[in-house]
Amino acid sequence: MSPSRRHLLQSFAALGALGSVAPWALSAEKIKPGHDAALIVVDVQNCFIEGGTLPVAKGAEVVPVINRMASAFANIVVTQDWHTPGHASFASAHPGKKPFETTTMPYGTQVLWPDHCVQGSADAALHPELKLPSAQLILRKGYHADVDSYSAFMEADRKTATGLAGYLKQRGIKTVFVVGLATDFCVAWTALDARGAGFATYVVEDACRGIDLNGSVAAAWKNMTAKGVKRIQSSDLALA
Ligand code: VGL
Ligand code: ZN
Repeated sequence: MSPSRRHLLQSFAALGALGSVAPWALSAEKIKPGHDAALIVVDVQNCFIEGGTLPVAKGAEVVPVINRMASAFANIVVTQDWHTPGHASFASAHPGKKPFETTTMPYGTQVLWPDHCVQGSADAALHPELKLPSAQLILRKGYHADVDSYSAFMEADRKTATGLAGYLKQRGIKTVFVVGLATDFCVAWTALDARGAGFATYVVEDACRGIDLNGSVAAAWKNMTAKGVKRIQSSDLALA
């Protein structure tokens, strides 16, 4: 055996002895989003960040991660939760109900939220540190007064399309990477609908934060994984 080959084998043996080295760390293969991939940045709005009306714990931490990812994508779509005043998803619209309780709507069970992301308010604006100058589409959702829309593809009645699947398909997009807020609601529903619409779908975990009502983050990951959504970290991507 050549000395160099022996050295290589010894190095691998040493890595193996560490035990904690994940198999993928040995292969430098990173995921490189192609021209047929889009980054979908979900609801990185003031309302979902500390100081907003429905703050997600550590929500601000996703901003630098998403900003760093952006240069790797030829296609970027940004979404905004965009509710009417008095929207049906607000607890305040249901006498006797408090935020985070549920009610039954014609389309099923609805979690009731504090008033949030009201159309045109500063609370509904994108977070000021989000820097996505190359984003091509800002898609608003949840604007029908009687229907919520966690998903960027389909409203909660599961009938009304937002048009996003058609937009992406007409632009030749085959793969989507979903990031933003909140992991267990708008990110998960968007990723599940993307998969259902036939897109290869990744969720980048460290570019998301969850609300976590009664274990909803774990349930969301379980559901997404079962449906073929791939769970990755931003370090799995080839970033400049
Ligand atoms: C969201 C709750 C209510 C979200 C939106 O963006 O995940 N969650 N509205
Ligand atoms: Zn909402």
